[in-house]
Amino acid sequence: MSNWFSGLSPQLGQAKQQAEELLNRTLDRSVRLAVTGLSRSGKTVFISSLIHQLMHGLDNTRLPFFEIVGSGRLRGTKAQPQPDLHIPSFRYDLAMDALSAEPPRWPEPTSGISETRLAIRYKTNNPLLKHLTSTNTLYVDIIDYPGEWLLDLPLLDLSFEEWSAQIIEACEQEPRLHLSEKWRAFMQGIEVETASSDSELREASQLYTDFLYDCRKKEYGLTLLQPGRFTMPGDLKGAPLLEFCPLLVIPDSIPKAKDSFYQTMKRRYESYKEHVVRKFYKEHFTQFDRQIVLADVLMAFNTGYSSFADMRSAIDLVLKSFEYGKSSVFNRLFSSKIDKLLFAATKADHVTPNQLPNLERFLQLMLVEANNNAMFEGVTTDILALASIQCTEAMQAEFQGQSISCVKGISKHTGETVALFPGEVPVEIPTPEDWVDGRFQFEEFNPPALHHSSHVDLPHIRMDKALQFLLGDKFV
Ligand SMILES: Nc1nc2c(ncn2[C@@H]2O[C@H](COP(=O)(O)OP(=O)(O)O)[C@@H](O)[C@H]2O)c(=O)[nH]1
Ligand SMILES: [Mg+2]
Repeated sequence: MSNWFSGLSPQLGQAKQQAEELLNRTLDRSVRLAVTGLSRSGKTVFISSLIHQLMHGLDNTRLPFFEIVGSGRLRGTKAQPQPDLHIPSFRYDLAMDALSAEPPRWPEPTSGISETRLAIRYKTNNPLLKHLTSTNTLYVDIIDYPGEWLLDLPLLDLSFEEWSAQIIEACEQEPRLHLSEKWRAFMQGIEVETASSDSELREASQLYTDFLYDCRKKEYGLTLLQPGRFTMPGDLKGAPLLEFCPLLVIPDSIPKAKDSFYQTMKRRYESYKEHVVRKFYKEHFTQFDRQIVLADVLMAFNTGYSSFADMRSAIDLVLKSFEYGKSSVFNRLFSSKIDKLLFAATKADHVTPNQLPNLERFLQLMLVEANNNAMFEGVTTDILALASIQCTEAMQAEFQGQSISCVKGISKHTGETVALFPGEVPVEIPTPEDWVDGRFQFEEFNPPALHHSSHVDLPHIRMDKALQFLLGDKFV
């Protein structure tokens, strides 16, 4: 059929293309694929790699498990204008500039939502459609948003007083205890019953925000940071909607004065819930068809037990948005269209290949623990250990007369090539004692040099399996 059409005049060719576009739209061949994960979990790199793999899909030998590529049905992928003009664009161009620089760099971090659209043309294998059209197009909208925003879902169910009580309790434990010292000292000097100046309100919220940023520093590695927009503001950076903080002490009798510190903070909290949290779920989250949640499990091991435990609680909260049981917060407030959900442990190139099954088992263990036996009703889920960009090579080395498995790559800290034994991924949830001997040392690496002559060459681990799970069934 395609040969027959290729001999047509440009006008007729165009008419055919228009007819195909109409057909595609009629058949509803578009999918909104959401990518989330806490900060630094690898969202930007994952999306960049995914786009790159698809754009170079025709001569890509690295996607055997992505069926349309493996079976030769892919016809080509193009970037398209995104459908939602009010959402910032995902900057694939900037990511690729960084990755193909000399020496290669990782893309810059981002703090908000972004979107991009791909048009994937492929040969149909549907016996009915084969006669109507030679190639079909699947439009894939990829949406990148911070996992921190999902940490806010429980707020919708919490009063200002309840939320404050939770935060104060968390601040009783180290390292939050000493990190929150400045903010707490300031709050102790405040009369919450009386009216406050703008500068006092601003200072309180600024000190609380500074505290959250300190928690996030590498040496503490805390991830359960509420409200989520305080460290991941997106386009709300500097907006008054983010100028509030919890209370240190809830007074026995609630101050009624409207302009009191108490009532002002409470009002702002409620307004954040309504105009930020609820709005995000209504406008964005409920529109997603497919979702991948990325987690950097290995980095959580590096910092110590408190950071590890914190990440488990954060993942637990993130999952609340995907629990579709009848009694879940989410289900009572919104309805979701997500029918496939993939949990991925990223940066799997930090460990030796024989550890990949352990990494997957470990992620599964974290999810089951967090979730009390999954309540993802009507949603197909899977778990995968992947590396969006493989930065290391596996190799064998001799150590004290024994052969051990190592990974070799360019260390992010020294810029030198290192070969190291990264350690084993535990098959059980570790206890605090497991950190005593510095057992977990998963090194960070720089991206490999991309060879300009063969731009198709972006090594990865299991990106094809991720693509197959997330999109494979859409290519009919
Ligand atoms: N070795 C390795 N490191 C990665 C990979 N993906 C991300 N990283 C590292 O993780 C950092 C954060 O990734 P990024 O995609 O910016 O995270 P985001 O904040 O979730 O968007 C990067 O700067 C890299 O250092 C990967 O596939 N392999
Ligand atoms: Mg990012």
